[in-house]
Amino acid sequence: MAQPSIPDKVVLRYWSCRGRAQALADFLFDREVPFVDERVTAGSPPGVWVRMRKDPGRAGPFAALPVLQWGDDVLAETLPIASFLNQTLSLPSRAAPSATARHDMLCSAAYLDVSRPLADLIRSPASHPGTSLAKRAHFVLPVVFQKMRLLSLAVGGRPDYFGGETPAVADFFVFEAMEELAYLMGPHGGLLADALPELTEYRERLRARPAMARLFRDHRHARFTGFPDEPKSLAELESLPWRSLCAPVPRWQLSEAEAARFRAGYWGRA
Ligand SMILES: N[C@@H](CCC(=O)N[C@@H](CS)C(=O)NCC(=O)O)C(=O)O
Repeated sequence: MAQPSIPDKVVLRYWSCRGRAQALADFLFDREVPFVDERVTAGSPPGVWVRMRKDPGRAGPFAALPVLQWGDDVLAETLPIASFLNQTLSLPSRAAPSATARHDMLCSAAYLDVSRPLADLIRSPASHPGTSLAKRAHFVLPVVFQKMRLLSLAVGGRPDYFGGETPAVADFFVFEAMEELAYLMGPHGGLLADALPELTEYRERLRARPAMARLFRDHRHARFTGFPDEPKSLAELESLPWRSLCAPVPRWQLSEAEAARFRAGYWGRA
């Protein structure tokens, strides 16, 4: 693969939390791409975002973050940014369109079906006032765990990463989904080792990569969302029966043979 050319100016702009952008930032750190990890703090100093959102050169065409400035290009929307980084920095220039799609499939499942529902759950006291967070969690979490089990069949249990020897952007979307689950589970996070053993090992392997270990040691954001009452939501989630929420519901249980078909199917050989 030809060395990709990286422009002098690369900026990933997002809010001061992991939110939608952390997988993108992790990938850039892991690849040691020189970039500015620019974080905007809502309301401080006052008016910064109010001004920035009127500038498509900084806030993108839809006045929302994340935005990736790649030289003179201003790219917006988390999933297309992920796809762009994969095509620019990971894939060989003549990769089959299906190779691009298979990468984007993983990002989409981890981001839209795990990370977004988890963020929405944390924010639900604001978005659904009057409904119980625990009740929503009982609805959301079994579906999330089921998707994680299928993600595990797609990428877990291999000696390498989805991207091969070097993780691709999609690896960091799955990784961040695991980080978020562990964050929401708090003191119950140890249950992940039984619920998702292959992804637990994969998470540990990714965390131990030198750039990731440095990032965790120095300045990876702990906050998941920008919701001011996130700590309150986390405290409420602590009393959930996590052991039963992690367990597969009977109708989703897969036999060894069925699991093997999912494993092969991800790679287009089902
Ligand atoms: N569809 C976009 C959504 C981006 C988005 O809504 N970002 C929020 C923060 S998580 C934002 O910047 N909102 C602008 C605002 O609050 O004014 C994506 O997936 O990246």
